[in-house]
Amino acid sequence: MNWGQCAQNRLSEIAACSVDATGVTRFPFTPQHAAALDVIRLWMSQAGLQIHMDAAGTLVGRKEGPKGAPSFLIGSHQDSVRNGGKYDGIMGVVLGCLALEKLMSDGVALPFSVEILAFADEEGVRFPTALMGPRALAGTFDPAILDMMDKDGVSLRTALARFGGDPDCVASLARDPAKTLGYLEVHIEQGPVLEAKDSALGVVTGICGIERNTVTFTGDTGHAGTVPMDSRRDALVAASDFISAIHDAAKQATDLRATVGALSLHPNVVNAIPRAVELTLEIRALSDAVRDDFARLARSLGEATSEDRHVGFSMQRTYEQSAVPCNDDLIDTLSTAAGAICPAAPHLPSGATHDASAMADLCPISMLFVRCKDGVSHKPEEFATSDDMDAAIQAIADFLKALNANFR
Ligand code: HGY
Ligand code: MN
Ligand code: MN
Repeated sequence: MNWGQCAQNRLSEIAACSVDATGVTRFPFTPQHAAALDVIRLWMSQAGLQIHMDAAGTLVGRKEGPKGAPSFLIGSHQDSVRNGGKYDGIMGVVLGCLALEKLMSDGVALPFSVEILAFADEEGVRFPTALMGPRALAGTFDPAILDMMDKDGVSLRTALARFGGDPDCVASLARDPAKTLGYLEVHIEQGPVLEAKDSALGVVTGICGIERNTVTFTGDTGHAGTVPMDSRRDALVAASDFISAIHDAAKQATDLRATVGALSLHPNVVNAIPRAVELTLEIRALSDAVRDDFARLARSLGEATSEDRHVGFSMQRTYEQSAVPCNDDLIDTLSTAAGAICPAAPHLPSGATHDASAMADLCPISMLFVRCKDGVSHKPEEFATSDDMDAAIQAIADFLKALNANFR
């Protein structure tokens, strides 16, 4: 069986569960999500798993181990960004199912149970929150997020209930850490390191922390043709000063990324001076202390700009995830498994965040990266080869065989 080719075929199949054909657009609790779960149910049943969808909309496929044995969890997210690629997230579900199928066909019985988890929402694109599924399992779910709305004014609570989840039971999904061996997420690297090292696989050492802020500049509008240039309080000119200053400061920082990814201006018409600009400032760093320092610097840059341009400034943190290390024992076991197939497999940090970031509050976590072409992701050109995915499936199977039921 060419497991890698099977993975490629399945990823092409599920990529069709998308709003349109420009890459993949599959948001949580939508018809595209429902169609994707129907396809994943088929794969889970082919791997001999017991299947159910939990109250948070996570599709769970379970391979029962010996009575009373703990569980090892493998998962990633089914959702995508807008016009994203067909590997980000869903590849971790596909490869997990195929690794279990491979173990089954090799007649291997593991000394613990294994679950494959297809989480509903990791990207946080439809709702201003993310990771409800893994946070529910980790017992860190905040019910307040259920009242958050998407751009059409639909609350997460309503969307989840309409989808067949149960908002009132999400909090009761918390797993017992004593019965959870650990978690593995297999994901495309979404960066250039593995390609540069000519390595199909990489073992992740830790996942960066992330915060998102809403920044607002408020000036004054007026007639574009009559208000003299030296008496304007143009919010967009202030915002552009701020964005350039942030970019230049981030280039000087260590292991840090700062991005202004979304911006809206008012009144947003061709012949009126912009009165207000609202933008998002996302900051990521492997060290939470470095990220906090940069957030303070960003605020001071905003205050300086507002003085300079005679406009108002505000900065409000709307989302935060701490940096999390992967578990050393799992790193060792995964390195041995991956290294046997791919001797060049390096250890590397993850600049992207993942469901594993939240699972770290439940159990030891591990991540296996798969090389992706040109390191690109979050766009239709995202690509991983069948051979690299075949290597990953072999590594997952060997990793599970090497784990013993009481490694913790
Ligand atoms: O933004 C991220 O790092 C992830 O792809 N959601
Ligand atoms: Mn992503
Ligand atoms: Mn992802």
